[in-house]
Amino acid sequence: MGILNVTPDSFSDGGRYLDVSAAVAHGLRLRDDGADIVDVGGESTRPGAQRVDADTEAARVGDVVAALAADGVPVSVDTTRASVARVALDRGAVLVNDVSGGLADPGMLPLAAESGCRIVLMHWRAHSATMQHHAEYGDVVAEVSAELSGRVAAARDAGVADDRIVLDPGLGFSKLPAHNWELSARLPELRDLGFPILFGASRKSYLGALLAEGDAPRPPDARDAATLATSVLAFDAGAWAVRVHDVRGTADARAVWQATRRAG
Ligand code: PMM
Repeated sequence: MGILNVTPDSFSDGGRYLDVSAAVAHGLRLRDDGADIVDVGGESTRPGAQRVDADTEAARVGDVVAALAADGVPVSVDTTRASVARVALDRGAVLVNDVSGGLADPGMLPLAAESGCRIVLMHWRAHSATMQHHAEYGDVVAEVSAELSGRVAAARDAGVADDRIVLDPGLGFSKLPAHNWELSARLPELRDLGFPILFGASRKSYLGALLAEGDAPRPPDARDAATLATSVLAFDAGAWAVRVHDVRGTADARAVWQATRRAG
């Protein structure tokens, strides 16, 4: 899954693809580089980010989704709002990536049920402005699993079919670096929930912290080699997909991983 943020303020690619034609060109490049899905987002979810209103978010993503879908690109929309998801689905998106797992907007799960789209339910505890106040766990894997199971139950209650559901541990969302590492190390336990797992580590700040020189974290655009390592480990742990900025590198790394597994 290739990342396309149509936002002024995302931590890695913010401001680069605000213009529709630049965003569409980048989405097509992600597809050509090997992305099976292009994930279009119109609201930054980085820690501390302020919210945009629904009309602004829908306006940012609508034309981009439509143009990519018209070109045959499978598009997902990264949103917590049912109204934005509806615009994107109407304009050709096939998947909704809800980082709140249906918690932020009570209309989201009924919309997914009614439209029959696939939906990613990510582990989430609060909106970006306050999410790091909720990064407290005893056993992070057990708690994330239990909370994701709760979201699966809510989706089923709303009428979403099991084969439409994808789960995501939500690295960096109400998580400290140690939580991200433990979730990565114990990813197979999340697979035990019985759903495909999406894994999103790309360029995140815990990688910048790992690779810091002195007090200076490694900047986001110099975290792709580290991201590739996380992606190979995630594939090996059975992840269904990884959500990444560097699609070409990821496709190469996946080819190496697949060839190795086939030979073994
Ligand atoms: N991370 C971000 C945004 N959307 N969606 C899913 N399903 N999983 C993630 O880990 C995730 C996400 C934040 O990263 P970005 O600002 O690079 O998009």
